[in-house]
Amino acid sequence: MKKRLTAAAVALLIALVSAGCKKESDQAHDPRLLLGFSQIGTESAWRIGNTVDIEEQAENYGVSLMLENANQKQENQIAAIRRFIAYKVDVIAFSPIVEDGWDNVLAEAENAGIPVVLVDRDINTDNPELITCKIGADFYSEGVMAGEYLIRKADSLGLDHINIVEITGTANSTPMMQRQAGFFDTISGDERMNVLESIDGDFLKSRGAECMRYLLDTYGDSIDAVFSHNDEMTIGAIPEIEEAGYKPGSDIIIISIDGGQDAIDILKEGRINCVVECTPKLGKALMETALKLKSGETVDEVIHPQEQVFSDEQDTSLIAPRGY
Ligand code: GZL
Repeated sequence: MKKRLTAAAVALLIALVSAGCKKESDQAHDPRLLLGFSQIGTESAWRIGNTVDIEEQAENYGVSLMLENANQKQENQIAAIRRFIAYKVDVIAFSPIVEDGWDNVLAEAENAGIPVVLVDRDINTDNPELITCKIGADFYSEGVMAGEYLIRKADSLGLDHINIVEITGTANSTPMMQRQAGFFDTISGDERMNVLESIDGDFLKSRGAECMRYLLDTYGDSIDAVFSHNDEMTIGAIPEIEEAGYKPGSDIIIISIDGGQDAIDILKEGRINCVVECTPKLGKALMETALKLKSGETVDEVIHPQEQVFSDEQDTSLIAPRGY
């Protein structure tokens, strides 16, 4: 027999439904904050993970997000920032593809009274007042951690020399310059270490493969270790190493940076020796910082996430799913 809803139950049901809808409509028409974000592109699993995290955190915090993808072009980022200014967003955030060339457009944002937050990468400017907050990794320490691992590896293998090739990220980008500086500063005191060549892989998988093929053709058997500035280039390089008849992870030591799932899976197979984490999950810090700026609160000038090293020195089966 069908149960009939009493009139009171129907009234309660309508009240609950309309309250729910009202709350959503409030959120839709009255966002706590309008945030303009210019993203570099989709060049790596790291970058895609960063974008997904920012979108998810904007949802979580009720922030209205205007996210524009620059497809790896600085001019597209500059144009996006100008659109955000014209749209009178509350806060502008962006991940600068390279460090130089931002002062003019950021002065326009300053003149419009819109605070700017850097996410992930940094800029080179004579006017640090243009930036309110920087949220991103300490890339120099990532390079140091990579160098420290290689020294420990040389010790454990009893090697008296290590010939290194370096595949770098995008020239003039903060992660490329600081990862290289941290790595070189760390190994420079160790006379076993010899860098044969550094070559620009632009953080791209395809360039990582091309660079590795050139390095193998040029230095062949004398390569003992590869230091790659991101997982994408490492994943491109590994098939070239195998194609040339070497075992990555044993004939050639492989050190990478980012810590995405694909690289961690290869680490677990023993074909990468070390992956330094660079978390893309910067969205929570960005939303909290932007909301503080909107409400006139002071914010930290620099926010660095905690990061770790994954390597063949540990039980890699215990590494939890990475989420990017
Ligand atoms: C690092 C980020 C780098 C990643 C690459 O914070 O800027 O850019 O290491 C990405 O994977 O392309």
